[in-house]
Amino acid sequence: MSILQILEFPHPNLRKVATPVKVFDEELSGLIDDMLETMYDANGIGLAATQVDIHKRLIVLDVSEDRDNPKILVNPSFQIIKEDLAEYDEGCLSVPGFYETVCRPETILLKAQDKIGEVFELKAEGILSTCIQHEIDHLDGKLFVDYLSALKRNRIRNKLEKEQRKHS
Ligand code: GNR
Ligand code: NI
Repeated sequence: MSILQILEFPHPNLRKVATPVKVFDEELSGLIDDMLETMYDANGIGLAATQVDIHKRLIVLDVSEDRDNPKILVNPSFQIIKEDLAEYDEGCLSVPGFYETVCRPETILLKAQDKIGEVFELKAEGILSTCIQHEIDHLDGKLFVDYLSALKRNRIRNKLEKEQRKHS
């Protein structure tokens, strides 16, 4: 297993749209293990393949308190089943150090495949719903900062670019 490098905003590859997973093989399970290790190492509750520069429709997440309940979502999609919006203070491993309130549909019905390609559905609300929507946005090249004002987004971008220059 290995810890993968996480791309940071405004890296252009975070804007790529991921393509569906078609083969459920050893290579996929190896990538899933690496993504889980990377997510736990970074103390994140979710990680999309896009964030580690792999442009496949694959997400790992774990919103459990004890961090012992990993979920794998391959080729995920969702329907909104309750239009009500819920507010969450969102953060992102690709936007380190910034937290902002984002509104998203409260309750969704997720449809995805597991690591062997079996289709499953899951009704999600609360932080699980928020996290799934945040991760699927990554697969479509979208970030939570896109929901903020241009002023806030540009401030975040400038601060992160400054940080990145220091460390490169
Ligand atoms: O670790 C994470 N925490 C988080 C908190 C609120 C809303 C979404 C998230 S996802 C984030 C990990 C991450 O960047 N996933 O893409
Ligand atoms: Ni994120």
